[in-house]
Amino acid sequence: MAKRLDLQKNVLSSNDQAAAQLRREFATRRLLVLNLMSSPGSGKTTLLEHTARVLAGEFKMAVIEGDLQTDRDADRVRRAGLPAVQINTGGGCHLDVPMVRRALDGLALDGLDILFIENVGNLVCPAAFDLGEDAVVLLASVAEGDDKPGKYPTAFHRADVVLLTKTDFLPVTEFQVNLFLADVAKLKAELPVLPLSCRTGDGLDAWFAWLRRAVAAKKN
Ligand SMILES: Nc1nc2c(ncn2[C@@H]2O[C@H](COP(=O)(O)OP(=O)(O)OP(=O)(O)O)[C@@H](O)[C@H]2O)c(=O)[nH]1
Ligand SMILES: [Mg+2]
Repeated sequence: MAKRLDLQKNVLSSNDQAAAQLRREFATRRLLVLNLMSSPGSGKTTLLEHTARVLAGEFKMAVIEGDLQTDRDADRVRRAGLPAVQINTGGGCHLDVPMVRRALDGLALDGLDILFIENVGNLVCPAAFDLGEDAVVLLASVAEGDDKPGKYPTAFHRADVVLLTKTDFLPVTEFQVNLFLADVAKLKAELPVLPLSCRTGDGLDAWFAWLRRAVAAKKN
Protein backbone atom coordinates (compact mmCIF):
# COMPACT_ATOMS: atom_id res chain seq x y z
CA MET A 1 0.00 0.00 0.00
CA ALA A 2 2.82 2.41 0.96
CA LYS A 3 4.56 1.73 -2.38
CA ARG A 4 1.38 2.50 -4.29
CA LEU A 5 0.90 5.80 -2.43
CA ASP A 6 4.53 6.78 -3.14
CA LEU A 7 4.10 6.05 -6.84
CA GLN A 8 0.92 8.15 -6.95
CA LYS A 9 2.75 11.00 -5.22
CA ASN A 10 5.60 10.77 -7.74
CA VAL A 11 3.25 10.82 -10.74
CA LEU A 12 1.50 13.90 -9.37
CA SER A 13 4.69 15.77 -8.49
CA SER A 14 6.27 15.05 -11.89
CA ASN A 15 3.07 16.28 -13.58
CA ASP A 16 3.16 19.43 -11.41
CA GLN A 17 6.73 20.19 -12.49
CA ALA A 18 5.87 19.64 -16.16
CA ALA A 19 2.78 21.85 -15.74
CA ALA A 20 4.86 24.68 -14.25
CA GLN A 21 7.14 24.57 -17.32
CA LEU A 22 4.14 24.54 -19.68
CA ARG A 23 2.61 27.49 -17.80
CA ARG A 24 5.82 29.49 -18.35
CA GLU A 25 5.66 28.73 -22.09
CA PHE A 26 2.01 29.79 -22.31
CA ALA A 27 2.85 32.98 -20.38
CA THR A 28 5.59 33.88 -22.88
CA ARG A 29 2.99 33.65 -25.63
CA ARG A 30 0.41 35.58 -23.55
CA LEU A 31 -1.95 32.78 -24.39
CA LEU A 32 -4.96 32.32 -22.09
CA VAL A 33 -5.37 28.62 -21.32
CA LEU A 34 -8.58 27.32 -19.74
CA ASN A 35 -9.10 23.82 -18.37
CA LEU A 36 -12.80 22.89 -18.62
CA MET A 37 -13.88 20.29 -16.07
CA SER A 38 -17.23 18.72 -15.32
CA SER A 39 -19.00 15.41 -14.99
CA PRO A 40 -19.94 13.78 -18.33
CA GLY A 41 -22.57 15.65 -20.30
CA SER A 42 -22.71 18.92 -18.31
CA GLY A 43 -22.41 20.91 -21.53
CA LYS A 44 -18.68 21.58 -22.06
CA THR A 45 -18.65 20.98 -25.82
CA THR A 46 -21.97 22.76 -26.32
CA LEU A 47 -20.56 25.82 -24.52
CA LEU A 48 -17.45 25.72 -26.74
CA GLU A 49 -19.63 25.54 -29.87
CA HIS A 50 -21.58 28.65 -28.76
CA THR A 51 -18.41 30.47 -27.71
CA ALA A 52 -16.77 29.66 -31.06
CA ARG A 53 -19.69 31.06 -33.02
CA VAL A 54 -20.12 34.27 -30.99
CA LEU A 55 -16.47 35.22 -30.37
CA ALA A 56 -14.95 34.09 -33.69
CA GLY A 57 -14.47 37.66 -34.92
CA GLU A 58 -12.98 38.81 -31.63
CA PHE A 59 -10.45 36.16 -30.59
CA LYS A 60 -8.31 33.50 -32.20
CA MET A 61 -9.21 30.29 -30.36
CA ALA A 62 -8.33 26.59 -30.45
CA VAL A 63 -9.42 23.51 -28.56
CA ILE A 64 -7.86 20.35 -27.15
CA GLU A 65 -10.52 17.71 -26.57
CA GLY A 66 -10.06 14.90 -24.05
CA ASP A 67 -12.24 11.80 -24.20
CA LEU A 68 -11.81 8.09 -23.55
CA GLN A 69 -12.81 7.27 -27.14
CA THR A 70 -14.06 8.87 -30.39
CA ASP A 71 -13.37 12.14 -32.20
CA ARG A 72 -16.94 13.35 -31.77
CA ASP A 73 -16.22 16.43 -29.65
CA ALA A 74 -13.30 17.59 -31.83
CA ASP A 75 -15.55 17.15 -34.90
CA ARG A 76 -18.24 19.27 -33.23
CA VAL A 77 -15.97 22.21 -32.40
CA ARG A 78 -14.37 22.03 -35.86
CA ARG A 79 -17.83 22.31 -37.37
CA ALA A 80 -18.31 25.39 -35.16
CA GLY A 81 -15.19 26.86 -36.78
CA LEU A 82 -12.33 26.18 -34.35
CA PRO A 83 -9.14 24.17 -34.89
CA ALA A 84 -9.24 21.17 -32.58
CA VAL A 85 -7.09 18.21 -31.61
CA GLN A 86 -8.66 15.15 -30.06
CA ILE A 87 -6.88 13.16 -27.36
CA ASN A 88 -8.20 9.65 -26.68
CA THR A 89 -7.09 8.45 -23.27
CA GLY A 90 -8.21 4.83 -23.82
CA GLY A 91 -9.35 4.05 -20.30
CA GLY A 92 -7.73 7.12 -18.68
CA CYS A 93 -10.07 9.27 -16.62
CA HIS A 94 -8.18 12.59 -16.97
CA LEU A 95 -5.69 14.52 -19.09
CA ASP A 96 -2.09 15.09 -18.02
CA VAL A 97 0.72 17.35 -19.25
CA PRO A 98 2.39 14.84 -21.63
CA MET A 99 -0.96 14.34 -23.41
CA VAL A 100 -1.45 18.11 -23.71
CA ARG A 101 2.10 18.50 -25.07
CA ARG A 102 1.47 15.91 -27.78
CA ALA A 103 -1.77 17.66 -28.73
CA LEU A 104 0.00 21.04 -28.93
CA ASP A 105 2.13 19.64 -31.79
CA GLY A 106 -1.05 19.58 -33.87
CA LEU A 107 -2.02 23.21 -33.23
CA ALA A 108 -0.70 26.53 -34.55
CA LEU A 109 -0.12 28.57 -31.39
CA ASP A 110 1.19 31.78 -32.98
CA GLY A 111 -1.27 34.62 -32.51
CA LEU A 112 -3.68 32.44 -30.53
CA ASP A 113 -5.63 34.28 -27.80
CA ILE A 114 -7.42 31.40 -26.06
CA LEU A 115 -6.70 27.67 -25.80
CA PHE A 116 -9.58 25.67 -24.34
CA ILE A 117 -8.74 22.25 -22.93
CA GLU A 118 -11.91 20.18 -22.50
CA ASN A 119 -10.95 17.60 -19.91
CA VAL A 120 -12.40 14.09 -19.74
CA GLY A 121 -15.92 14.20 -18.28
CA ASN A 122 -15.26 13.36 -14.64
CA LEU A 123 -15.46 15.40 -11.44
CA VAL A 124 -12.76 13.46 -9.60
CA CYS A 125 -9.48 12.61 -11.41
CA PRO A 126 -9.03 15.78 -13.54
CA ALA A 127 -8.97 17.83 -10.33
CA ALA A 128 -5.64 16.22 -9.35
CA PHE A 129 -3.79 17.13 -12.57
CA ASP A 130 -2.52 20.64 -13.29
CA LEU A 131 -2.32 21.20 -17.06
CA GLY A 132 -0.49 24.54 -16.90
CA GLU A 133 -3.79 26.38 -17.31
CA ASP A 134 -4.50 29.94 -16.20
CA ALA A 135 -7.89 29.01 -14.87
CA VAL A 136 -10.12 26.02 -14.25
CA VAL A 137 -13.65 26.51 -15.57
CA LEU A 138 -15.91 24.09 -13.72
CA LEU A 139 -19.31 23.30 -15.23
CA ALA A 140 -22.10 21.81 -13.13
CA SER A 141 -25.49 21.28 -14.69
CA VAL A 142 -28.85 21.75 -13.03
CA ALA A 143 -29.72 18.21 -14.13
CA GLU A 144 -27.02 16.75 -11.84
CA GLY A 145 -28.56 18.06 -8.60
CA ASP A 146 -27.66 20.86 -6.21
CA ASP A 147 -25.56 18.72 -3.84
CA LYS A 148 -22.42 18.39 -5.97
CA PRO A 149 -20.15 21.08 -4.41
CA GLY A 150 -20.21 19.35 -1.02
CA LYS A 151 -19.72 15.89 -2.55
CA TYR A 152 -16.90 16.79 -4.97
CA PRO A 153 -15.06 19.52 -3.04
CA THR A 154 -11.66 19.03 -4.71
CA ALA A 155 -12.97 20.01 -8.14
CA PHE A 156 -14.73 23.07 -6.71
CA HIS A 157 -11.59 24.08 -4.79
CA ARG A 158 -9.60 23.93 -8.04
CA ALA A 159 -12.16 26.07 -9.91
CA ASP A 160 -11.65 29.75 -10.74
CA VAL A 161 -15.19 30.13 -12.05
CA VAL A 162 -18.23 27.84 -11.87
CA LEU A 163 -20.73 27.74 -14.70
CA LEU A 164 -24.13 26.48 -13.55
CA THR A 165 -25.38 25.10 -16.87
CA LYS A 166 -28.74 24.03 -18.34
CA THR A 167 -30.71 26.53 -16.25
CA ASP A 168 -33.58 26.04 -18.73
CA PHE A 169 -34.18 22.76 -16.82
CA LEU A 170 -34.79 24.59 -13.51
CA PRO A 171 -38.61 24.51 -13.79
CA VAL A 172 -38.62 20.72 -14.21
CA THR A 173 -36.09 19.79 -11.50
CA GLU A 174 -35.90 20.03 -7.70
CA PHE A 175 -32.62 21.94 -8.03
CA GLN A 176 -32.36 24.74 -5.44
CA VAL A 177 -30.01 27.44 -6.66
CA ASN A 178 -29.65 28.90 -3.15
CA LEU A 179 -28.47 25.59 -1.71
CA PHE A 180 -25.94 25.20 -4.52
CA LEU A 181 -24.61 28.75 -4.07
CA ALA A 182 -24.36 28.35 -0.29
CA ASP A 183 -22.45 25.07 -0.71
CA VAL A 184 -20.03 26.69 -3.16
CA ALA A 185 -19.51 29.69 -0.87
CA LYS A 186 -18.76 27.37 2.07
CA LEU A 187 -15.92 25.79 0.06
CA LYS A 188 -14.51 28.94 -1.53
CA ALA A 189 -16.18 32.21 -0.60
CA GLU A 190 -14.86 34.28 -3.52
CA LEU A 191 -15.61 31.74 -6.28
CA PRO A 192 -17.87 33.32 -8.93
CA VAL A 193 -20.86 31.28 -10.16
CA LEU A 194 -22.39 32.13 -13.54
CA PRO A 195 -25.77 30.51 -14.24
CA LEU A 196 -26.41 29.99 -17.96
CA SER A 197 -28.28 28.05 -20.59
CA CYS A 198 -26.97 27.27 -24.05
CA ARG A 199 -30.53 26.29 -25.01
CA THR A 200 -32.03 29.74 -24.34
CA GLY A 201 -28.85 31.85 -24.37
CA ASP A 202 -29.61 33.20 -20.86
CA GLY A 203 -26.43 34.06 -18.97
CA LEU A 204 -24.06 33.55 -21.91
CA ASP A 205 -23.18 37.26 -22.01
CA ALA A 206 -21.75 37.03 -18.47
CA TRP A 207 -19.56 34.11 -19.62
CA PHE A 208 -18.34 36.07 -22.65
CA ALA A 209 -17.60 39.07 -20.38
CA TRP A 210 -15.63 36.81 -18.02
CA LEU A 211 -13.62 35.54 -21.02
CA ARG A 212 -12.92 39.05 -22.30
CA ARG A 213 -11.63 40.10 -18.87
CA ALA A 214 -9.44 37.00 -18.64
CA VAL A 215 -7.92 37.59 -22.10
CA ALA A 216 -7.29 41.26 -21.28
CA ALA A 217 -5.62 40.34 -17.97
CA LYS A 218 -3.36 37.86 -19.79
CA LYS A 219 -2.30 40.40 -22.42
CA ASN A 220 -1.39 43.08 -19.83
N1 LIG B 1 -31.46 21.66 -22.16
C1 LIG B 1 -30.16 21.92 -22.34
N2 LIG B 1 -29.37 20.95 -22.85
C2 LIG B 1 -28.06 21.24 -23.00
C3 LIG B 1 -27.50 22.48 -22.65
N3 LIG B 1 -26.17 22.43 -22.89
C4 LIG B 1 -25.92 21.22 -23.37
N4 LIG B 1 -27.05 20.49 -23.45
C5 LIG B 1 -27.21 19.11 -23.92
O1 LIG B 1 -26.53 18.23 -23.02
C6 LIG B 1 -25.97 17.12 -23.71
C7 LIG B 1 -24.48 17.00 -23.38
O2 LIG B 1 -23.82 18.17 -23.84
P1 LIG B 1 -22.28 18.19 -24.20
O3 LIG B 1 -21.96 19.59 -24.55
O4 LIG B 1 -21.95 17.11 -25.17
O5 LIG B 1 -21.66 17.81 -22.79
P2 LIG B 1 -20.12 17.54 -22.42
O6 LIG B 1 -19.90 18.09 -21.06
O7 LIG B 1 -19.25 18.05 -23.51
O8 LIG B 1 -20.08 15.95 -22.40
P3 LIG B 1 -18.78 14.98 -22.34
O9 LIG B 1 -17.77 15.52 -23.29
O10 LIG B 1 -19.32 13.66 -22.73
O11 LIG B 1 -18.32 15.01 -20.91
C8 LIG B 1 -26.24 17.38 -25.20
O12 LIG B 1 -27.39 16.64 -25.57
C9 LIG B 1 -26.51 18.87 -25.26
O13 LIG B 1 -27.36 19.24 -26.32
C10 LIG B 1 -28.38 23.50 -22.13
O14 LIG B 1 -27.98 24.63 -21.78
N5 LIG B 1 -29.68 23.14 -21.99
MG1 LIG C 1 -17.75 17.10 -24.57
